[in-house]
Amino acid sequence: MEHELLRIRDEALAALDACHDDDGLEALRLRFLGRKGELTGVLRGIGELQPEQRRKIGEIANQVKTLVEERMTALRTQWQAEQRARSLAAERIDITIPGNHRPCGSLHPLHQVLDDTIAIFTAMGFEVVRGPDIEDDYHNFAALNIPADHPAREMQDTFFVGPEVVLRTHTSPVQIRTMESRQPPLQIIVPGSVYRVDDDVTHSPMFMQLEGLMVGSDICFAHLKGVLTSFVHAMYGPNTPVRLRPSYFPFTEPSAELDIGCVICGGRKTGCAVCKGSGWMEILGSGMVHPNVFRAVGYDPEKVSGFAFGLGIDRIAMLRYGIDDIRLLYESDLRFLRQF
Ligand code: FA5
Repeated sequence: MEHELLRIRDEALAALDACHDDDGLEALRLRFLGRKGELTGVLRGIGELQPEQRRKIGEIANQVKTLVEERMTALRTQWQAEQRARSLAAERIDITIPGNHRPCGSLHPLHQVLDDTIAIFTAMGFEVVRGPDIEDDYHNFAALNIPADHPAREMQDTFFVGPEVVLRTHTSPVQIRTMESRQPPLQIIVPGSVYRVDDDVTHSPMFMQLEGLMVGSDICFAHLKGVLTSFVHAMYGPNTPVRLRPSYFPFTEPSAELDIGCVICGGRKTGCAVCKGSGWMEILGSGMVHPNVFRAVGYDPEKVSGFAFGLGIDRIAMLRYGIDDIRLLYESDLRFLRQF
């Protein structure tokens, strides 16, 4: 029996040495250690031995069993480690290989300027309000003190969509819509696209404006000047010269255009194509809201006062980035846009 056990041990170890996969290992386990296996077969005969012999053979049988089991476990562990090493090698990532370049989009320069402009005014307490691009004649003109046949209509060449329907020529109609639906005090800005029959290097048929309106009980021209000067200094730097120049808009009285010292020639005047040698550049129209406008929306001009302004976002962007042709802003030429 002892010989039989040692034979089983040697055969099992030799077979395990030659074994290379899990299926083979399982077959060997069944062959030697299984219920009908060789070792189990020998152990079955143990009961017939003398007690002394039984103990000795039992001990050897246990040693053989433990040895074979340990070798099997060692093989499994070794194979798992090898498998793991193989998959790590196969899945190896070379982090030194340069990555694929994915082009990244950015905000259009007009939107960068628009966002900055909105941030400056909202920091002063203005609320953003929007209105429709397609307007009726009443909100775009009549309620703004521009009756039919008024010569001021020619200041803004209009795209007509229908007899009384236009593409808004400015953001001022949103002043009317807001005052019609709300009571003072009001402190709003209105960003948006506007449309005019206009097309040259500084005029586009579609462009962007930002309207401002502040209405309350004691709003005066000093408030207008203070708000707009703060805006210019925030946008162009605290030393930028500002001047208000008398102007005319049917919906404001008095009216003023606001000029800033030319950011291109720094006010030196000579030979500057952008300010045409004047040293100043106009950036917006403004004024105190006309009493007729207050009457049109049902406000009492004896009790409320206010100022309004409208600035061209395109103009602000051209001045900020030194763009000399407004059409570049609308042609979607990536070579141009990638510069921002
Ligand atoms: C107006 O549109 C008035 N609604 C502004 C206003 C509002 C005045 C409230 C008083 C009170 P104006 O037509 O000047 O005004 O246009 C304002 C700005 O829009 C101009 O200063 C200019 O920067 C810009 N702008 C006008 N036409 C064009 C155009 N075709 N292309 C690009 N920008 C333009």
